[in-house]
Amino acid sequence: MLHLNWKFASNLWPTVGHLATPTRFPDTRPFVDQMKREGIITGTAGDFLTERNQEALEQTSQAIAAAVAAPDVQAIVTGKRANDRSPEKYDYSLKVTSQSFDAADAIVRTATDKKLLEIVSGYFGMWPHLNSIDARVDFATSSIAKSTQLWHRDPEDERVVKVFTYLTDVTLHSGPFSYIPKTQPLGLFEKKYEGVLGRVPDEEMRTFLPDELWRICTGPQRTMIIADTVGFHRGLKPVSGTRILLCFAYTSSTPRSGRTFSLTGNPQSMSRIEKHALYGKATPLQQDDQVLTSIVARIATQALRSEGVFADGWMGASARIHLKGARRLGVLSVKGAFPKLGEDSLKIVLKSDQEVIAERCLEAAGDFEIQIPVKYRSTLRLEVLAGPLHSLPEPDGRAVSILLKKIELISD
Ligand SMILES: O=C(O)CCC(=O)C(=O)O
Repeated sequence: MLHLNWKFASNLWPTVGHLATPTRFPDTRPFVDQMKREGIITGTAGDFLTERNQEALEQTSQAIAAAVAAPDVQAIVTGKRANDRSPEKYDYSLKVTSQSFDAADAIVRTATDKKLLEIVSGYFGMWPHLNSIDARVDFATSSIAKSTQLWHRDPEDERVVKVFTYLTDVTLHSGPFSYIPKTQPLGLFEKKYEGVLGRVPDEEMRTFLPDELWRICTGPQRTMIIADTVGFHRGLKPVSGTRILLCFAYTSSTPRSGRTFSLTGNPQSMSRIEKHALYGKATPLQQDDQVLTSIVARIATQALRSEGVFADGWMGASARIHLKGARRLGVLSVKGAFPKLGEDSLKIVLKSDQEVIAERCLEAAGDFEIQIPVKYRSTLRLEVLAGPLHSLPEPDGRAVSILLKKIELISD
């Protein structure tokens, strides 16, 4: 149902576009079928790109190799200089592409290759939108596996296709991309991990989906991997050597987060699918329709105030808050403060559809955060109960239990 909505309600025109476009490359059909079954296909540039763009990929590879060879990049990769160019959580990786491209750049031409787009379009059942273009170099560090090195599912859309191209030989030691086939939406194992949330280390993943099911994608340079990264995947942490990776991400035209690059220049003569991937209008869902709901934004509404939360976040004995989310699984986070107004302890109970989903006893005043995995359809009907009540100092005098600061549904 969710999938049909995504195709026929949220993305009708790209779906019609796909249905009206005849297949141009006869060998894409088996790739699409395998993608639907496994969520992943691997091959070479020769398998997935037209001849013209195999050359564009060569030019792109040379430009990226030159960027990686630059002394400032090498100083970081070889550990001579601290990695001050990546956020702490990605300290094992350096991006070497800018976020602005000309439509005629070889890298853009590769990402909008007609044959590649036909595979992605066949898998989505709609013309895809090119959401990101990145190239990066990954290297060994002394820290433990984190972020993309742990099993996770991408949150950008209902389905997300990433096309990874190895620009170096990738062995078991240099950080191969890894995937658990059939965990993609509508895949055979989709339901097997319904309770698995966020970033998952190997030990935990084994209890749901054992090692035998994992696919570790080693391969020589120019290996290409096409995967629906809403299925479980990660980049195995490298222990030695480096990996240079080119990555294109495709979504529908209503992704949860918008394109990460800007485009200049004029389109050359392009087919409609190419034009759509590059210039088709994408309307990222509004924050409010997504997974994030800030109590501060919400308390401005009359409905919420009458449901037990004052406009400044103070809550009485109970509050009802409806949170909207686009997913069926997520983590609910409730952040707030227990004020020092008299009592030494305070009890908070969270209910969803009248069932208790969490209970917390706070023994001392201060900030708190409760995080709990939750299932919901599109709305989580949350009830918060807290007590005992105390009066805020005069002249305010309101009877309150806690101060709510932020409530959100996090899907990753
Ligand atoms: O580094 C990798 O191989 C995995 C990358 C990844 O997890 C992602 O792009 O979402």
